[in-house]
Amino acid sequence: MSGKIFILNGPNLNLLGTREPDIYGALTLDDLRQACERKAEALGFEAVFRQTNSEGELVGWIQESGTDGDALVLNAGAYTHTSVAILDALKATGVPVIEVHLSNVFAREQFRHNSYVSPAATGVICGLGGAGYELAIDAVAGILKKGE
Ligand code: CA2
Repeated sequence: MSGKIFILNGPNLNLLGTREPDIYGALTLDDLRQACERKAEALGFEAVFRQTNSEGELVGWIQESGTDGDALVLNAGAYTHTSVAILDALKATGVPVIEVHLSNVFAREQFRHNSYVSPAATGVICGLGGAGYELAIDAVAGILKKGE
């Protein structure tokens, strides 16, 4: 099976590797992109890896993952906890969605325990750092291959 996996990142994730390594690890966003591209390629998929600080742009890309992609791995950053617009966009995609967070959001502040992404997600991975993205790619690859 070949196909396109969108891997979308929300606000402030461009800062990875520059600050707060105790929470988010030492990987830069570019390191993460390379790891995701390698993982997807090894499984026979193409990775489309993007980051934005804009909610509207993220909504547009989520829509694009439904029209031009086969699956979505999403770390919506802080919009996870605030954005009904992202939930509505996810519900309209029709592709498998894995929600990913680098940190264990449930071991952090109460406001991070609620997610507007989770109700529309096939699965959720958090607290495993960059490895969580690779596990999410594994998961969607498995789902897509099973549905062939
Ligand atoms: O753990 C995650 O992946 C989060 O989605 C990251 C978001 C946070 O708001 C979520 O609650 C959990 C924040 C991303 C900020 O990333 C930074 C990276 C380095 C330095 C500063 C911020």
